[in-house]
Amino acid sequence: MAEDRFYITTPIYYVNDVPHIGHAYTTIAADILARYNRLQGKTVFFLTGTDEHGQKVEKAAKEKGRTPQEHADMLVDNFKSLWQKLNISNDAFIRTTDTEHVKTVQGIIQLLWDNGEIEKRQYSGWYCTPDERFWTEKEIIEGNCPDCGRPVDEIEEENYFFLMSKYQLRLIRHIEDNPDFILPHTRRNEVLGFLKNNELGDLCITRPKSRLSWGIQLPFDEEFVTYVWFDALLNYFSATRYLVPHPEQAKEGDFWWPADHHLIGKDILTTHSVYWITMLMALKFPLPGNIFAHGWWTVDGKKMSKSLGNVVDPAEMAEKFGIDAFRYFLFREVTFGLDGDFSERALIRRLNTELANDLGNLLSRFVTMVGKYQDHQIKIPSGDRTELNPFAREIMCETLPALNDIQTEHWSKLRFNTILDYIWNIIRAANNHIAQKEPWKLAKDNQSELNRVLFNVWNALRLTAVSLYPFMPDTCENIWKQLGLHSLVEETIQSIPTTSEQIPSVYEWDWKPDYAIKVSKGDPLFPRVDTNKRDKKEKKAEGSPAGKDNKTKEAGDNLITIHDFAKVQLKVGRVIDAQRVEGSSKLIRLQVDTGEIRQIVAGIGTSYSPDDLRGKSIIVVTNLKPAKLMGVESQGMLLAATDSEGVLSILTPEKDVRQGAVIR
Ligand code: ME8
Repeated sequence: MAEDRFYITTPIYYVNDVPHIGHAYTTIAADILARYNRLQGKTVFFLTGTDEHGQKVEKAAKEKGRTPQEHADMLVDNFKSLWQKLNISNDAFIRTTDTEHVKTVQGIIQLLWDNGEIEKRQYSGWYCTPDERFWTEKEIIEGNCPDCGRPVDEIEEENYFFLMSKYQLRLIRHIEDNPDFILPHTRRNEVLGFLKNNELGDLCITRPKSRLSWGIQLPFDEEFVTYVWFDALLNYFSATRYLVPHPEQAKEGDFWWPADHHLIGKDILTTHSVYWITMLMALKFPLPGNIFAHGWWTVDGKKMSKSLGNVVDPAEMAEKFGIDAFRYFLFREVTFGLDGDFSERALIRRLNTELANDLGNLLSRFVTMVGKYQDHQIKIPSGDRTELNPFAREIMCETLPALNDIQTEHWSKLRFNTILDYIWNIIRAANNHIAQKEPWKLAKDNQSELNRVLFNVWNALRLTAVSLYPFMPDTCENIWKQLGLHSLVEETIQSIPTTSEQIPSVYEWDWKPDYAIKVSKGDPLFPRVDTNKRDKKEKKAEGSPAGKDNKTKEAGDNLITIHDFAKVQLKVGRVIDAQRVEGSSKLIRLQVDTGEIRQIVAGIGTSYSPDDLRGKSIIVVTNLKPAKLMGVESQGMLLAATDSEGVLSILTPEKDVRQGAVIR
C-alpha cells in the first residue's frame, strides 16, 4: 500500500433499506478516518455506495409496479441525500448497477472461470429468501434460518460455485501472521475459531435466471446471473477502475488497490473475512490492510425494527441536536467495536456536559476575555518560543504526542473514543488553567502573565480544533475562525513539513499564520438542551401530569427498585464440565452445579477455552427463562465483565463458597 494514499470503504448498503443510525455509524466512522488522513496530507479515496441487485429489490419493485432499475434509481437518493446532510465527504458513490461495475464483475468472473476457480454443480440446500443465503442441514435451527430465525426453503438446482474451500489454510495463515488484519481482536478470534473448527465449503455464486433475473449475467452462461455477495464485494475493487480521483493512476498498476480499511458491521464479518479474502486470493490480488467489524446499535435497549417503530432516523437526530453533536455522541458513547445503545437522553447528557459546558463555554469565555482585555488581539509572549511554560509542556510533551504519534496506534486501530479522551484532556486542562490563573485578576496588574495565559488557551483551543476536526468538521472550522484564523483544513495541509523545507506545523506551539490574528465572537457552538422543558413536553405528549417526578427521571432512566433487583436469582455455581458447541467459535456448553445440575450455554468461547472453565466457581442467574442457542438449551446465564477490547472476564466469588450459595 502506498504510504501517501489512503483508501477506505463502507459496506454498500441495500438500496431498499431505509437508512438508519446503523448505516450512519459506519459511514461517519469512514468519514472520520478519511478526514483525518486528508489532514495528514494523504490523497484519500473514500468510497460508499449501494447494493442494488438481488431478490429483495426485484420483489419490492414488482410490488410497486416498477422495473428493478427504476426502483433502485428512486431509492438511491435516500442514501445520497443522507450523506450530504451528515456532512460525509465521500469521494465516490458506487452503485452495483453502474455499467462499469457490471463490466468489471463480468471480466473477473470470466477470469476465475478460465483459471478453474469456478465449477458448475448440482446443488441442494436450505435457502433463506430474506437473507438471500443458503444454509446446510446442520446449520438450520428447527427449519429456520440460524441468522434471522425465519423459515428456510429446500431448493435443488444447478449452480456455479467458487472453489473457496481450497483457500482455507492460506486464509488461516494470513490471519495468524497479520494480527491486525481483522479488528477488534475478539472478532479476529471468532473468525479464526470458526475456520479452525469447521471445514470451509465452496461458495454458490449464481442463481438460474428462471428464479432470479435481477443480477449480473455470467459472460459464459446466459442462463445464470451472479448477484449480492459476489457482485457486491467486488465493488471495492471495481471502484478503483473507474471512480477514483485519478483514474489514470488506476491504469498504471495498482495505485489504489488494495484498500487500507474495509469498515463493516459485525453482521457481515464472514462474508468479508472469508468470502472476499478467498476471492482475492484466487484472483492473486493483494489483500486489504484491515477489516474492522464494529458493534451493533440497539435503541433504548431494543433491536431496531420497523415493526417496533424504533428505527432512529439520523437526519432527524442531526436536525434536532446538530450534525456534529450527533457524530460526536456515536463515537464518544461506545468503544468502536463494541455494541452500543442509543437514547436521546444519553445524547443530550453528553451534549450539555461535554460539548456545551466543557468546550462551548471554554471558547466563549476565552473569546470574551480576549475581546475585553486585549482588544481581540493574541499577543505571543516572547519567551515561549524557546522554552515552554508548564501548561504548554504538559500539552506538547504528553497529551499531543500520545494523540498524534502513530506509535500509539490509536488512529491505525480506530480507537476513536481513546482519541476523544486525549482531546478532552486538553479541553479540561484549558478550563483548569483559566480557573487557576484567573485572567480577570491578571488583567488588573500583570499584563505579561495575562498574555501568556490567553496565548496558552488560544493554543489549547487551536490544537483541540485540529485534533477534533475529523469528528466535528463544521464545529472545528467555526472554532478556528473564532480564534482569528482563516481555514483549518487549508492551513493544516499547508503547514505539513515537506522533505526539503521545515515549515512549522500547526501542531507546534509556536505556529502562527502570516496575518494578524483577530479573535472574534461567533454563535455559541452548542446550544444547551433544556431537559426540564423537554421532560415536560414528553410528559404532556404521554398525557401525564408534567414535572412531578422530573428529579428521579433526571437521575437516570435506568434506575430499578430493590424489588426489581430481588426478582433476579443469583447463585454460586461450580463448572463440572465444559465443551465447545459444534460449529460455533463463541458458544461453550457448561454443566454447572448450583445445588442442582444445570446446562448453560455461554458466548465466552473467544475469551476462554473449555479447559480454563472446568472446576471454576461462577455466578449464575438461575431464574432466567430457558433459551436455545444454536439448538442447544441454556438454563441460565453466567455473569462476566467486558473490557474495552471486548475481552470477557468471568465473575467469581472472592472466597471459597459452597455451590448453590445465594447471592443478595
Ligand atoms: O449487508 N448497528 O447491507 P445492509 C450498527 N449490502 N451498524 C449497523 C446496524 C446496527 N444496528 N444496522 C446496519 C449489507 N448497520 C450488504 C453489504 S458490502 C459488500 C454488502 C450497518 O444495508 C453495518 O455497517 O444490510 C452493517 O454491516 C451494514 O449497515 C449492513 O448494511
